[in-house]
Amino acid sequence: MSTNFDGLQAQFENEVASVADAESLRALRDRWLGRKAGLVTDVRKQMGSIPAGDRAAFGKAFNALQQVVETGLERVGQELSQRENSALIERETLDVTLPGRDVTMGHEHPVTILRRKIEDIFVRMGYSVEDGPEIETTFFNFDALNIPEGHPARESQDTMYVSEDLALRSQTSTVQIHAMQRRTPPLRVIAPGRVFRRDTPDATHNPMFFQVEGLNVGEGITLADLRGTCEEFVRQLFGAEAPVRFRASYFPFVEPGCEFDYQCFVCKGDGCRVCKGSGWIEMGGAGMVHPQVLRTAGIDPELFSGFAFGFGIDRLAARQFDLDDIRLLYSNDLRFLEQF
Ligand code: FA5
Repeated sequence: MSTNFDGLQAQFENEVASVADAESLRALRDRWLGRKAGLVTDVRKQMGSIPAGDRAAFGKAFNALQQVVETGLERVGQELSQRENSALIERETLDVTLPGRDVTMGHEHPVTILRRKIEDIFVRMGYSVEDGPEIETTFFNFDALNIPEGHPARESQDTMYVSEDLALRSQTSTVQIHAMQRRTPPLRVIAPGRVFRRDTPDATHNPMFFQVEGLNVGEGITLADLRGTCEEFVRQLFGAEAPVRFRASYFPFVEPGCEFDYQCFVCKGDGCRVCKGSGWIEMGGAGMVHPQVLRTAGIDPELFSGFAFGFGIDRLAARQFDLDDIRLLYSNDLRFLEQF
């Protein structure tokens, strides 16, 4: 018998001991039991050429080798799958006694808090909340608002242009036009949103800030309605009787135009650091919608009149939350923002 069965068995034991994963086990099985070129298969093929007298011994030795190879492969296969199961159990074990992870809660930005409060006040007064684009064409930014060619507001020192006839809106008054084009009188809308100006940042200026526009168009709307609305708004916002003052002013899209102030809630009109000694705090601009603006937006000024107002939310937030510098609002300082 020329086949070295002991040598083959030792060689198999050696190889099977170094199997580390399913892949090498598969390769080892092919190498030993593969149908075409497996080492055990090769030995079986020799059977026919073994002299009849030796055949029984050869067969016995062959069976023993085959048995060793098959059980060896089987054993290592089981070990591997056991090892894999234990690793899986370890990986997926859930310790239900561990304390839960804290969920970090976000904070609403102070401007958002105030904007929502303003929206609530006006919605209770029968206004709906309107939205408009932050990038506007020259028509909505200037022409429709009766701002003539050559007006300083059109200059690139004041307005942030995106292209020759597109610019970031510098006031929410642009939404007046969208609202009048979308709806028919009587209409009452407010439009809170971001506006952009080439203003140098300081304690009361940011190049990006929030305004809220108000527009009320219908039959027989007068300045008295504007005044009553603003007074009621201030009363609801500050929770107490807070007198409002109107001063004549000019905005091309209203006639007459005014600016309105509310009495300083710190000194009650005597003059202090907060109101810079005047007793009043500026809230924004307002006026009766210019007939030309109504006409451009498709509303007949012979039948309808309206008032509009626009005020800065950031400065109101400064008053509401006692801030002495509105730049804090956009400083992204979590120590500041987490207080709200
Ligand atoms: C206007 O923007 C007019 N559109 C208001 C208006 C609406 C008039 C409807 C008539 C009819 P003004 O430029 O004054 O007006 O701005 C209004 C408010 O925005 C100011 O009172 C102020 O509170 C705020 N504001 C203006 N510039 C800044 C700035 N750079 N940073 C923060 N707040 C600002």
